[in-house]
Amino acid sequence: MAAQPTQLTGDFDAVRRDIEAILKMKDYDDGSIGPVLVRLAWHASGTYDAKTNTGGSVGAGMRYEAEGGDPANAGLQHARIFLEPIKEKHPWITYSDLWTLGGVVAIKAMGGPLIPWKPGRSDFSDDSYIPPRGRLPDGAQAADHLRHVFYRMGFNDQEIVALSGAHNLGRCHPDRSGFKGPWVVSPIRFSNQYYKLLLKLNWKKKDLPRDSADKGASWQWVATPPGGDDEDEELMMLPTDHSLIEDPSFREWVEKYAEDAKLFHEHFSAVFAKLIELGVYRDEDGIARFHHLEKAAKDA
Ligand code: ZEM
Repeated sequence: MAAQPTQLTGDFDAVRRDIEAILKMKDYDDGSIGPVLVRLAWHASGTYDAKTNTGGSVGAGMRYEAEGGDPANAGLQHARIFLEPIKEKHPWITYSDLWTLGGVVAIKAMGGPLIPWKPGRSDFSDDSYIPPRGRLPDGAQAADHLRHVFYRMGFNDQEIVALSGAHNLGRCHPDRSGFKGPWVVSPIRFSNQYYKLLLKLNWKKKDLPRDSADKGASWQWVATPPGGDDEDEELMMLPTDHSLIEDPSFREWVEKYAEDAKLFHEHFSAVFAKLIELGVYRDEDGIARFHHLEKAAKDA
């Protein structure tokens, strides 16, 4: 399989500036496409399986139906379409580099930490190495499921809690996941509110409509925002989010991050950098080709 080669000498700063320039979008969700770009970078990477060395942020498999059409990736076509003009303007950048860089630029622009990012990811030229569906986490589940999924990628409990802090951003869409609403009051501002609200608000279980249940989202946790009333939009937590305060080992980190925003920003930067490197093995020239996937396929 011939791969679309990547390039290491392009003007990545120009790409960063062009991504930054398209983030604000008045009529989209809360006024920014930043959160859905972060989710694209995450879903591009979170298919990694350390044991078989498959999946991860190389390849940009979501361009193919096998991965792009996975119900777990519902809604991410918007993120890919938003980035298309950037790809057209800078055709030398690979989709896999562009999608991971999009997340990094969005996090910074929304007030988050600077995240180390390296180019070099090649794109697949067909769908032979698309990982199987079912590797991304299911929000309807609990702590043991989070451990199963994130340990498979090579993360520990602290890293699971830090990564979950990305739910400071964006919202759930009934037509995408079946869940509904934002986690925090300012969903386009990166902060540690998510942890504070998890600990502070009076969360109650709420049943979701039939359409949502058909997507596997039968209920979620909800609460009135601090100082708010019934007029304000309800805040939400997925069952997996709430499991972070039910499980003692996770809860310890929720408490630390709620108290110490600086520690959260530092840990988030490190863990997001690790996330977008999953499955990326660069040769001496700095280019991540697919030898490891070819080998994994032969070994299987
Ligand atoms: Zn999410 N996530 N995620 N996540 N996520 C959603 C939205 C966003 C889980 C999950 O099921 C969902 C991580 C981890 C986990 C973001 C970033 C990151 C939604 C709503 C669901 C259901 C989708 C919709 O309806 O549009 C689960 C179970 C996770 C396990 C811990 C990690 C890790 C992330 C990045 C580091 C972001 C930014 C969003 C908001 C997207 C948007 O469109 O606003």
